[in-house]
Amino acid sequence: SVSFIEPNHVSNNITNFCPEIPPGLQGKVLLKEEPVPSFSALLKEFENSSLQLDGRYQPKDCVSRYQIAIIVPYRDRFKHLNIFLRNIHPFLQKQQLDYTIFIIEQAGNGLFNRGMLMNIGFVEAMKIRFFDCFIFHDVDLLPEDDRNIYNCPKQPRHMSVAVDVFRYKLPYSDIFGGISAISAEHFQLINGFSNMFWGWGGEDDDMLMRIKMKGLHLARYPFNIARYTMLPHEKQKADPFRFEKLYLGRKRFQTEGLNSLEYQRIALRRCKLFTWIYVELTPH
Ligand code: NGS
Repeated sequence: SVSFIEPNHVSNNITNFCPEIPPGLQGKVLLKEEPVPSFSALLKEFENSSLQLDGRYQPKDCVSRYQIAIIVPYRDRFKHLNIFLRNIHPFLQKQQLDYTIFIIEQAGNGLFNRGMLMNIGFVEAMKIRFFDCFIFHDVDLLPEDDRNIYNCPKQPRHMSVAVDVFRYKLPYSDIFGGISAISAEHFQLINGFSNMFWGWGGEDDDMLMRIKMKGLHLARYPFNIARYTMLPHEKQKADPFRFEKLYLGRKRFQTEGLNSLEYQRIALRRCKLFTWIYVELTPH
């Protein structure tokens, strides 16, 4: 079971909060995709950065209003991970955010369970310290515009609105996949993600259903700002039972999700570029 920590930053005396809109944003960012650096070369690139051990950054000249956890569900995409880290750290630092990157890696060769890895990211991050909000981020998506601010959303926010491979359009209006941001409070309210989606597809649609069932709204930044490049990869095998699970999800989401999560943490390591959490999933 999960016990939730309360916010710890009572901020009465802080006068130098970072501005809501960070200064010096330029719009389009130059993505570094090729050549893919080795991990040691990547570390060297960040040698002089002000990253703290565990993939955390805090702006130097002001105090961030929020603490943000970036949760990346992961397995077997080393090349993508390198490119992601290389681009996302400078991007987030420019936005003056206090953020920590968590890589949640699923052990073994069983079907991937994205929703469960997100729930684990929430629970494990909160064990370390309180985070105001969570950004669930696929490893293959790179933000193209620095005005796409990764701050805390008042309502759950779908971030990956305009993706290059979809010709910068939404594949369907209610899509919630790719990247989403939500406050810790709302994530608990909707009981997190479902743990039942094994293989590709559906867990994000189920999440949006939870959001709506609790009377929350879906927010998005404009199309010209929430732009992303998707790194190429093979299509994964879809879960043939995903529509059935989606249908039944409405009836069971209050008892199935964050509050029924079961897993085993095999390793936790604080690296310079991220906090790595390696887990074995328990089938539901
Ligand atoms: C839907 C999936 C979502 C997925 C979206 C976009 O069909 O999980 O496609 O996928 N829903 C179901 O399968 C029920 S994408 O083209 O980005 O790979 O996020």
